[in-house]
Amino acid sequence: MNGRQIGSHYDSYVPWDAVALNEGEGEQEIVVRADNTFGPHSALHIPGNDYYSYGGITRPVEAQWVPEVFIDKLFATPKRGANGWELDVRVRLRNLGASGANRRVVVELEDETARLQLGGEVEANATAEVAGVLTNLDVQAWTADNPRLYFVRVRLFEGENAVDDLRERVGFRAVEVRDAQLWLNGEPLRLRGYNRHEDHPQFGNALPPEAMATDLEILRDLGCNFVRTAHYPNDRRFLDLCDEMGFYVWEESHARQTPFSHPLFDEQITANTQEMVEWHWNHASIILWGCLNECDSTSPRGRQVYENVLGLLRRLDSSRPLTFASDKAQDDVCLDLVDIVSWNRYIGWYSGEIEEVEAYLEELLAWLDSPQSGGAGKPVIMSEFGSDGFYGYRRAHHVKGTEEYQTALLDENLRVYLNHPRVVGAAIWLFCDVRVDSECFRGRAMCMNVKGTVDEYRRPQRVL
Ligand code: ADA
Repeated sequence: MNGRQIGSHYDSYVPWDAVALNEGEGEQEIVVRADNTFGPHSALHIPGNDYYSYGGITRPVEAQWVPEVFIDKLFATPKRGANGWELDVRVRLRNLGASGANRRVVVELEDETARLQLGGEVEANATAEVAGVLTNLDVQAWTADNPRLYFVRVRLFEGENAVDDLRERVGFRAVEVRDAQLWLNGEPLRLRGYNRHEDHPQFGNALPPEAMATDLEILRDLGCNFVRTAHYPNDRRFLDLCDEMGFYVWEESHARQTPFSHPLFDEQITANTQEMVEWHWNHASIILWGCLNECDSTSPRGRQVYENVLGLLRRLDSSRPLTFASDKAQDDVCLDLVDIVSWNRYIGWYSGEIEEVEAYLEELLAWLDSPQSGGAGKPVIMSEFGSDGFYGYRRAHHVKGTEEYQTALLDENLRVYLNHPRVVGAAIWLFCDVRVDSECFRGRAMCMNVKGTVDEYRRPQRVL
């Protein structure tokens, strides 16, 4: 700002803010610089990964003028109380000033007479939280079939003057795991959908909302209710669309087969996970938190990292179940740490035959329900399965890479996974073909991951 650095942030997928005291009247210049280089400064964006780390400013930038003491965040958590829906509200206030301040806060739910008056002291140059509960709310529950959202408005008063406000949208829904099932608002829930990268040949990963909505309309036309944000927190506008259009979202912090050896890994994955939860808290569509896709969940060091990240998620948000997508099968030593066990299995692609999908699932489930797995009695999500399918590659002999082979493989996987009583969710890998890092796997033809069932231009393939 005006040539003076007022903030910096690592990782391109999570929101962040830089706050500065106003420097008087007249024009102020704020410059944002983005750097997508790999190097010793980066433990999460790493070369050779199976997605592309785009440069540039790929998320919205906004400037806000706030008073010295302002509303930093609202955490609104719906709960099913004895007398109907309740809303836990926690308001974080931030004081930039050099002296403490006492402030009054009013929280209101739109369409409702429900309001809450809170207040408290905020120390100089610090934050403080005030909390309360809105009770006996006569509201409609949020589900994918009825994605009813409500605005919650927080106002901050100095005396009788409202000096700051914040409006967020919430959906009244409660997610829980019990009896080896996933429940939403007391009803069994089954998830069917896709893994989706933020990627587009015209926009990189800076998709405009219209392009995001197009992707969700394709998913809805396919009868999907579920999206996994592989493998990083997504653009809040995409999550807004999922809230509005009615999709269940598994959002995960930024990691894919990421080594834990980098000296900055613990610091960067902790910040990324905390920022994901705090900035995306109020999205009704997010029903699951995930992390550490196909990382080391088999060694003592690896278990320590899974304990740290899943422990952080648990401490930050006890209202959402936790999981991670594993490709370690019976070698996993971290399944006791999650509520839902999620497996990435490419039977018929990287190993085995299409016809072995069902037998392999039964073998895994038998192990899972044995005492040594740590996951006995837990519900399962088949979080990744799929096959390359090059758009337009059509052959009578159905070799791998043809649209025909992709069709046969997905047909069998979906026949098994969508009908098995222990499998509460299935996510096809991958929604659309995406660009990958040029050093990836070396075998990624065209530097693309082509397991999409639409190509990168969203042209449907035979399997659809
Ligand atoms: C893994 C990984 C995905 C992708 C997929 C594939 O399961 O989680 O990011 O790389 O394999 O296409 O091989």
